[in-house]
Amino acid sequence: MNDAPIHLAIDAGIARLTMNRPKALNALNSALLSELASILDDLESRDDLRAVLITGEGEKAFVAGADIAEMRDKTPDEARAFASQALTTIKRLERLPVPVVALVNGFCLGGGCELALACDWAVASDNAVFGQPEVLLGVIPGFGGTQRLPRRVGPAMALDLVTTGRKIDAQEALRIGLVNQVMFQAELEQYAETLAKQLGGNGPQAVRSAKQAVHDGMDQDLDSALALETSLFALSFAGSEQSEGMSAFLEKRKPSF
Ligand code: CO8
Repeated sequence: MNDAPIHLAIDAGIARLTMNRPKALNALNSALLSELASILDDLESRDDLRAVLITGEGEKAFVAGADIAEMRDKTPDEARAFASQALTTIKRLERLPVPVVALVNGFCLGGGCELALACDWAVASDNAVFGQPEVLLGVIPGFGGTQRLPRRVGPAMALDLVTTGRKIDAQEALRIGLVNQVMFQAELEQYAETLAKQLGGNGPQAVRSAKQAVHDGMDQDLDSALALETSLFALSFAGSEQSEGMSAFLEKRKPSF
């Protein structure tokens, strides 16, 4: 692996991003966030993109937070600029039109947990540790944690985590709905391959529309959101995927999307 702060590999429409600052437990600094923004420029322009998988280099950490050394001497204005850079970039990642999945392979703290929260879902290795420990440093989550965490796990659990700063293990993260699955670290690679096959085999436009319906619908009242679903459902009959998918079922063969 080269020494770029993020390693990007794309194969058959599946992009794999590896946060690559293992000596600092993959902490998020400005250089890494700029690199992420450049990678997003590329990913957003790809019509053939099918999914994005994100993990951390090494066996110890996904991302252990924003870079504390870089943050320590910031003024309030500089802190605001840093948080804005991160929020904008993380939101672009969240809003990619394809599923974005976090493969959490160790410490997932502070800005790391906030990065995972912006992913559509997360799976964790059994040694993963989660938390929003910012209050231990005299600050609060600044990369979206006070907003996305309660939306994912409910306000009571989010308030527990952001005010105590306590860390939780992978099993507790599973129980509260922060992650979808827990597996041995060695199994994460197999999971990534299975997921790539699953998502790669589905109708690409249908997958994009499904994500859009969930994301956009969550911001609307139920009636508007159901109307959105109906529009996207109807639209799926306008392309070639629906005809191929349904014909393949009736002809007892695999669809070719
Ligand atoms: N930033 C910078 N360096 C880090 C970070 C980090 N977040 N985490 C670990 N490192 C570095 C350590 O300093 C150490 O470096 P060195 O070898 O040069 O001393 C190296 O990584 C290895 O870490 P440890 O020796 O500490 O490893 P341990 O196994 O003993 O401990 C822990 C692992 C428990 C993960 C520990 O490193 C730790 O507590 N890290 C900090 C976790 C944390 O507090 N994260 C939250 C950061 S704040 C944040 O994310 C706020 C986001 C909002 C910002 C708003 C904008 C301004």
